Amino acid sequence: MKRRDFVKLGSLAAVTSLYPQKSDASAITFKKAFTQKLAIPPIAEYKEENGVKIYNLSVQEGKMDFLNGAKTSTYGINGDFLGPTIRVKDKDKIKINVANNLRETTTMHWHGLRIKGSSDGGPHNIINPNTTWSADIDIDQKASMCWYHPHAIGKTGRQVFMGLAGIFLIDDDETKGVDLPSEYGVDDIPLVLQDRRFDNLGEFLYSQNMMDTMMGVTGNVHLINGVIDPVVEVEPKAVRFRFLNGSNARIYNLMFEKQNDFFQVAGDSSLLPAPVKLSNFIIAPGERAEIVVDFSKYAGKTLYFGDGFDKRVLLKIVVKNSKPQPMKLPEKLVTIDEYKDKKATNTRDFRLNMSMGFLGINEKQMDMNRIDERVKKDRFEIWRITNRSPRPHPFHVHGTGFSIISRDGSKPLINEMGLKDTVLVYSRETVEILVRFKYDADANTPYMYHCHILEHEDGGMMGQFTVEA
Ligand SMILES: [Cu+2]
Repeated sequence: MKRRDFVKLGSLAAVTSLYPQKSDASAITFKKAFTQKLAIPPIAEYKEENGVKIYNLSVQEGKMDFLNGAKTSTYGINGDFLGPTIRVKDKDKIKINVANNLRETTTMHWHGLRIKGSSDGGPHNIINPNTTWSADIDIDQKASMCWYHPHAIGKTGRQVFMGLAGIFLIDDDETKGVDLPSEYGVDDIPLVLQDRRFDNLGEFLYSQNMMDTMMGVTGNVHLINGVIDPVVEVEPKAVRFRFLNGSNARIYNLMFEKQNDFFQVAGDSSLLPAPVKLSNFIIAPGERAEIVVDFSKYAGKTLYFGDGFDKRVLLKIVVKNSKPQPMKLPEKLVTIDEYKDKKATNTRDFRLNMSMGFLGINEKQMDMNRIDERVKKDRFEIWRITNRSPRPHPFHVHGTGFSIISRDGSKPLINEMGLKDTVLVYSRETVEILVRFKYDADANTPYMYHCHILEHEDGGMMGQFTVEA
């Protein structure tokens, strides 16, 4: 993995000029970059009945004022764009009612959750328009930031692009004792990274020609939590940023403009065993990463955070000129022992195939009527994922969290020592993961494994597996 320099970001005016412009004077104009306040997704409300927390989600059409003078048609969950943050605790029993108020079918998948196949929200859990699907979930996993998004066959990419995604936060007792910033939206800030492109009328432009399918759909406009080029104000103290790459296809190399250091404290499905000092990290679609930044050194200053691959600022950070509070970061975070010293009794190979006009896994394209793998419950297995194609693919496995064993025979990266559910497999690379499933998924509602570039997933780079005793 090459580290690319976050070269001088240039004037922000140059950034906005990349947006598509319409010649009609009455049409869209562009809001000034880094003037809009970062939005924080609200925490979803629930009611408790017989010890079960009940959430109601409405998947609906909306309109958003992304650009001056144009109302963009969107999809949202309990709102116009994106959804509320579902925040639960380990061992909670919850039920989520998902009402589909769209004019098309959808599903709702809980990405990163360890749940039975029938509640997983994969392509088989179809929710028809004007109907409600309910997921019963017994939360049984470590504290982490997971997320939810549709997973309908062939239309995941478009529905996510339209705005269907939300954060799913899990807390647990072990991390309650870990001294990390934890005031939601204040010093513990979720950041859903997405990119979009717009047409001349200000509507999202999601076409899916052969090029889009092969490259994945990216856009020249960047959103965080649904806000284009936002600004956030923080106190001069330790602040935790929880990143979700909710983009369809864009891989980010996140860093500060001046390459300031920070500490990564969590990956996809758990905290890391210990904080890892970094000045950049790569995050692929579907992945999450949490960092803690010591802003005590920057009282009264403004910092820029962005993507080194695209050489773009994504977030302006204004540090208040108040009394700095020095950062104390724990040396150890959590114990990750689920896969420690476990011997695998079976190995499976997954070859990611991408050639002109063909996206698949193990030379097969996704087929709803074919079960590709049958996995035994509670058995430790090695899954060996090989990418011979010229581009990286993020490989996601439903129903569990896994441990990365090796990359091309070498140790995994230092910031991926926690539990993962999505792993970026670089071009010409083989990654081995140790995996185990604790819940059932039968042939009616099997789990999926797939590339999380959503156009690749929709294009057939996905397979199905059952988990049974
Ligand atoms: Cu892919």
